[in-house]
Amino acid sequence: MTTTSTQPTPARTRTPHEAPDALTSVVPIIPGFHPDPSVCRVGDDYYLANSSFEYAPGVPLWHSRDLLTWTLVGNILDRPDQFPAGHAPSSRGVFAPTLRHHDGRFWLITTDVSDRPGQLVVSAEDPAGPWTAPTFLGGLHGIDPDLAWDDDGTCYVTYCATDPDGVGIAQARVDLESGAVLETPRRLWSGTGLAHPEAPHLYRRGAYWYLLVAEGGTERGHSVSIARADRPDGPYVGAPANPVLSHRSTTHPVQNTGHADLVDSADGSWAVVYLGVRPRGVTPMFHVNGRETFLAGIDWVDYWPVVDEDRYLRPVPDTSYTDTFDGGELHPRWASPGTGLPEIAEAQPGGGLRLRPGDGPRGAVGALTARTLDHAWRFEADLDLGHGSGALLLRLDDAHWCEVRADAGLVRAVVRIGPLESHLGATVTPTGSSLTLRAEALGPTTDGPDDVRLSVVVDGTEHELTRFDGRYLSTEVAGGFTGRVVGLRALDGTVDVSEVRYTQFTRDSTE
Ligand code: 6LW
Repeated sequence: MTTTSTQPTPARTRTPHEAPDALTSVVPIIPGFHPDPSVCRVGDDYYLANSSFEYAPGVPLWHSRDLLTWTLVGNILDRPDQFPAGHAPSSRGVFAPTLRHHDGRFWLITTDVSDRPGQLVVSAEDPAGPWTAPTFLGGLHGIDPDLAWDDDGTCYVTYCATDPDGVGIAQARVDLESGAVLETPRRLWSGTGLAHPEAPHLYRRGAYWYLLVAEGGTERGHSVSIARADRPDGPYVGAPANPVLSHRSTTHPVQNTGHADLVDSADGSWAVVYLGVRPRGVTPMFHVNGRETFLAGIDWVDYWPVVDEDRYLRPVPDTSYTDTFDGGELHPRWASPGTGLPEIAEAQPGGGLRLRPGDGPRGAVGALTARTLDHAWRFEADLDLGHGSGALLLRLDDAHWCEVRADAGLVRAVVRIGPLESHLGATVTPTGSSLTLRAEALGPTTDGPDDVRLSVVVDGTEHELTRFDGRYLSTEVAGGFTGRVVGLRALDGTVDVSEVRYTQFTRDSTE
């Protein structure tokens, strides 16, 4: 057996430009690539949805009773008529949704920016589904649609217009049942003048209608601003303290804060969910887990919202899991960027999973993947390669990924960064072995956000294949709106997976 040896991890020292570690200060309520949160309340129950871009099933749906602890209920767009798997390129597909409960039904509106005929609306009585086939609202050209109803039941769609009149927040009354847009869209308030006014949400509180927007772009300048009016259609006047939330030009460990949604509680208090990232490494700093969902408190002062970021601080929750694929159904954490999961991954009646190869219509990889959730983690899978070959994949997008490929007695690491693809390390394994493939994100040994390490365990002995600077699988390098996912795919034949383990490493763990 030939192998590259495992290197000991040097101790980590913070570089001068690196922000304080976020592990015990501000942590997301929904970690990992879960951006553009939209939240609503029904009685004592809160529900939250995220954008999901090229991944199918799309739009993760979460439930909570306390706003801090969230359980993944399912994915709202889980059928091909709602979102066809593999049709969207990286960071296209399903953009920001709005989730609302009105008149006994849950409503979700979003934009599939990959050639769908308008704003996509689905509804359900039970948030766990089934959700209806989509209705498409034509003629509203833009993204980030919001739903709001006035007292007489008139429904308003407020959205970020991207039509020839230029970018800005627009609004029209609609008939959700028929998909009819009932008037020519009007322009509302479009922020304080920062770039990219977007992500509008409309609320009624007391005598005022409030229009919340994001502006400044979804990068370091990201901000949240608000305006109010006497009527849903304006005219809107901005808050004197805008932006009401932003971490721009600060050393706060959570950056890019924006794209927010407000929610009230049964006791009359208010909170805000928003997206943020946790960049690390030297300037310009790199985030790898995508845009995550955070929570803050809201106080109302002079009929304007004031964000209280200290209301919900807490320790890092345990995110580790083991999946043995029992029960014949896949956990909703799994999604594929290419071919739909039903064609490539089958949970076996007695437990375990069978994988088959299959790339999506545009060539995107068909793989069973889940979002990475932490700064440091290990993901490993026990594979039986008796009838095929397979890979463990860590992916940011089509052009930024790495994987451990295991076939015919050879295990090797392949890394793709932009147009460059390299084979970085290999180990010969006894034919027919049961193997454990492993990927890890560990403390950085260079100036990047972390190190990515790929290895294989054969007969209880670990063989490192490669370890490299994780910035090459970061959004600052790859661009786009998503974050890392990790998972498995078959390359040839069938591959049986008995168990998958995701282990969160904390500062106390051996990184
Ligand atoms: C989304 C826009 C944004 O539609 O990024 O951060 C876009 N905000 O509102 C994609 O998530």
